[in-house]
Amino acid sequence: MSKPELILMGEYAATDMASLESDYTVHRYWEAADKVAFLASHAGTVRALATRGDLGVSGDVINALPSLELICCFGVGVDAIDLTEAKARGIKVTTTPDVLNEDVADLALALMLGIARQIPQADTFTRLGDWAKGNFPLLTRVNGKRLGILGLGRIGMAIARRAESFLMPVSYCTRSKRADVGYQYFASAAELAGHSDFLVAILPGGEATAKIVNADVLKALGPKGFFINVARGSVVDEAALLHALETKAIAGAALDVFWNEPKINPRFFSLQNVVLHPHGGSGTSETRAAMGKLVRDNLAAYFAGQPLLSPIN
Ligand code: NAP
Ligand code: 8YV
Repeated sequence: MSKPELILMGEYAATDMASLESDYTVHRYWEAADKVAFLASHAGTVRALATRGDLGVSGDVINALPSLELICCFGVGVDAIDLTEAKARGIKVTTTPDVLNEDVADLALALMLGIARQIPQADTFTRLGDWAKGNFPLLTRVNGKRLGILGLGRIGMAIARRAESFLMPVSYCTRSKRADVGYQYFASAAELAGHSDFLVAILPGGEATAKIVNADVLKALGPKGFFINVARGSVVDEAALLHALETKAIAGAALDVFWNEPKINPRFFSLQNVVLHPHGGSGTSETRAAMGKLVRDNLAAYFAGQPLLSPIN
């Protein structure tokens, strides 16, 4: 029996590539020199497409594939997928929820500790031999400080659980107040920031949340407050953030995600009050393997006529 066909938008890890290629005829979009001709050559046959959160799928690609029925995303953020076009065409979309919660939450805590205790700066200080010339400055405690979580979903809850063990009072902002948690609720990002020492963004990207962390939110966070972004670069007004960091209007920021990543604004590089991380909240081999498996399990379910494991629509 011939293998089902699959368009892959970008490369996966070697083990995931091997598994996909043993089960599917994989057409490599990213390697095609002529994308239009590539899509045209598969337009009549390809029913499934797999992508990554950072690559998504544009409306143009969706429209060029009239046989497309399923999009599987390696990642939970779907801001780079044209969901309007997918919905209009009745195309199912799956993501990889839950399997990455704990690792992204680990990184959020690591970034909080990293910026407050200046771990990268302390490493450089020690390596350069500056310790022999004098002690590293005293820093800011994390434990017991107020944590504000912007977006208390699957990952936000995993961050909140960790924060409890750091004895941090947790508050949050979402569009709908959760009935199942006792954390203090704020209806706006600015109110949340005004009651936070550490403000962590972990809500979806996309138009609806674009620049939700704006100059007013950063002003409310104030000169002793730290901003942590493990959501998407789009959720923060990056010009306002850079200005706040340069003028010390906030104490610092630790960022896993950026506008225009990976070619991020070089103004970040000269700042001492930031910790910069290359979008890797889910970046452990264990979690990436689980994400790859969930992509494959969704594809297998679809081609076997079984219910999808993690559809979003
Ligand atoms: P989730 O379970 O869907 O949670 C999203 C949360 O955001 C919900 O609490 C939702 O509550 C809230 N929210 C949505 N729109 C909002 C708004 N306008 N204002 C305030 N809160 C809002 O998603 P998740 O699995 O936790 O993932 C969250 C995001 O993290 C993903 O979409 C992705 O962009 C990002 N992410 C990043 C990494 C990384 O490597 N850095 C890894 C994984 C995920 P309401 O619906 O009540 O508003
Ligand atoms: C991935 C992510 O790094 O799940 C997400 O939304 O941002 C990350 O887990 C990304 O999707 C891989 O491209």
